[in-house]
Amino acid sequence: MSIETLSVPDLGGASDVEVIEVCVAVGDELELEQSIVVLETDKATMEVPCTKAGKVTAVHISEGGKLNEGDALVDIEVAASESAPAEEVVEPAVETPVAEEAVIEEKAAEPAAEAAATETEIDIIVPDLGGAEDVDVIEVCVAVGDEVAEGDSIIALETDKASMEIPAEHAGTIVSLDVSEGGKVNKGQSIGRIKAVVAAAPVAAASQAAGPTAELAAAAPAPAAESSGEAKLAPPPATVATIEPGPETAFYAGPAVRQLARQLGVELSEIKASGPRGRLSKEDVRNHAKTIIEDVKSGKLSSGAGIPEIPDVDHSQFGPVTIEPLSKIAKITAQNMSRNWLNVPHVTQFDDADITELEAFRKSMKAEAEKRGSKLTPLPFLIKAVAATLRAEPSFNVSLHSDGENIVRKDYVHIGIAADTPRGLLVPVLRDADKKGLWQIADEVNELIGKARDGKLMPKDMQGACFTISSLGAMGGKGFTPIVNAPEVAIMGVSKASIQPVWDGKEFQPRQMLPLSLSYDHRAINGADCGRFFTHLVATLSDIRRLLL
Ligand code: CAO
Repeated sequence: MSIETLSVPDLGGASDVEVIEVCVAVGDELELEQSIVVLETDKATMEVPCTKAGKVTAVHISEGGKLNEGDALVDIEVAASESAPAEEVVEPAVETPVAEEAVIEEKAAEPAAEAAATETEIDIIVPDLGGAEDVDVIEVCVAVGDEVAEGDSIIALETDKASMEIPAEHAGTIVSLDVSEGGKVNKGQSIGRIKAVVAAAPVAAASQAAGPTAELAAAAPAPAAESSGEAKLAPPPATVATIEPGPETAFYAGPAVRQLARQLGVELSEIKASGPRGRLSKEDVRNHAKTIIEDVKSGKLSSGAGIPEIPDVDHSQFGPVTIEPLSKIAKITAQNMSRNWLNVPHVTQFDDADITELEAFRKSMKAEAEKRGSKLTPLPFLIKAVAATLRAEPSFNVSLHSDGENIVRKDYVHIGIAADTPRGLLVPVLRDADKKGLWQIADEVNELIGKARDGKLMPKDMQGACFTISSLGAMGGKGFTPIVNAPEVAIMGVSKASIQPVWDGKEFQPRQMLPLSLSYDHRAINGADCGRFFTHLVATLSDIRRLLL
C-alpha cells in the first residue's frame, strides 16, 4: 500500500479554473477513469478522471475553489503493485491527442491573413474521441444551409463519462449532413460537408499533416505529435466535456449533471440554472425533479401523462364572486379523488336489491332500537351484507401491491363508511364487520359518524378499509358512479329506495327497490368476479336470512 497524490493535469493553458463539482469524498473507493472533479473555464467544462484505482484518504479541493495545473486534488491509497511514479500518474501521455480547444487556439494563431483565400468543399470529420467508440449524438446543432462561424458547434456527443461538442474548424456553409440525433459516431467518420473559405497556406499545411490523399478535416483536431511546438497538452478529449452555451443550447451542463438528468428523466432545457453563465448543477436537476413530484402530489400537475391543465379563468369578469379558502379536508379529498380517478381504471355496474322484507324487519325493530338507544337505518344491514359477501367472494377483498407484481389478499373485513361532515367528506372505518351483529354494527357506525361530524376521528379510525360504502340514500337520486378509494379496489354507491312495480311472473308487485352501483378497479377485478359478487350481495339484501347461513 502507498499513498499517492493525484494532481490537476495540463489544462490547455487555462489558469485559475473553477471547481464546480467535487465528485469524491474521503473513504471512496475510486476506479480508473472515475471523475474526481468537474472544472469549468469560460469556454468549457471538463471532468478530471482518476488515473489510479484506490481509496481516497484526503481531498484537497472544494467546490468554488480555483485550480491550476499541478495542484493537488486527492490523496489515494493504492496497492503497492499498482503504484507508479507520480509524474506518470498525473500527466497525460505525450501521445495524448490535443483537445479541440487547443487546436482552435493554435489554428487561430496561424498567419492566415498572409495566405490567399480559396472556397473549398470539405468533409467534417469526427476527431479523436479519446478511444471512445460508437459515441451517442445527443444534439445536431446545425442544419444544411446554415452559415457557421469557426468554433460553432456542429454536433454534441455524449459518452457515459463526458459530453463534448464538435466545433467547426472553419467558417462556411453546411452543404450536407450525414448524422442525426440518437445516432452514433466514431473517430474519423465524415458527418457532413462544409463549403469553407480557407487560407491556401494552412490548407496545404493541414493536408500535409493528414497525408497526401486525405481531405482537410473541418472539425478534427490534429494529434499532438503533428502539431506545432506551440500546441498545448490537454486532458484526453473523451474526458473533456466541452458543452458550451450556444444559440441552440440554452443550458450548460457537465456530463455528471446530464447523466443525473437522464436517470431522473428530466429535461435539461426545462431546468432553471443557478450557476454562473447559466450553468446547471446537480442541485438544480434535483430541485427540478423535486418540484415536479411536489406539484404532482399537490394536484397542481397531473400525473396522468399529457393531460392538459384546466385554464385559469377570472370568473369575476362574468359576475360577482367571492373567493373562500378550501378546508384542509377538502384539499386532501380533491387530491385523492384526482389521484384515484386518474390511476384506477373504473367500471361501474348497477343493480337493484329488493329490500321489501329487510325494510319490514327494520321497521319492526325500530321501537326496540330506540329502547336500546340505537338507530337502525338500512346502513348496518348493508354493511353486514357486504361483509358477508366479501367473505363469500374474496376476489373483492384485495389490494394491488405497489410493486405491480403481486396482489394482496386480506383475511379481515373492515368497511369504510363515506360520511358527509361540516368539514368535508370523511371515511371512518368499521373493523371486523363480518364478526359483528347488527346492533353492534349500528352502534359503532353511529359512534364513528358522530366522531367524524365532531372532528374527533383519529387517523387510525380512517385506515385499513377493504371496501367502502357511500350512501346517498337519505338524500335521493337514482344512481351514481362512486370513485374507488384506492388502495381498496371497490366501492358501493347506495341511492334512494323506492316502491317499484316488479313482475313476479304473473303480475306486478309493489316492491321496495334499493338502487346500488358498484365501482371496481378493473386491474384487480374482472367483470365475472363483479357479477358473482353483486349477485351474492343483492340476494343477501333481498333475503337477510342468508346472513345466518
Ligand atoms: N333509501 C331510502 N331511505 C334511506 C336510505 C335509502 N337508501 N338510506 C337511509 N335512508 C333513510 C334512513 O332510514 C333515515 O330515515 P329514518 O330515520 O326514517 O329511518 C334517513 O334516511 C336518514 O338516514 P341517515 O342519513 O341519518 O343515516 P344513514 O345510516 O342512512 O347514513 C351516513 C349515514 C353517514 C352514510 C350519511 O348520513 C351520509 O353522510 N351520507 C353521505 C355520504 C356521502 O357524502 N357520499 C358521497 C361520497 S362520494 O362517493
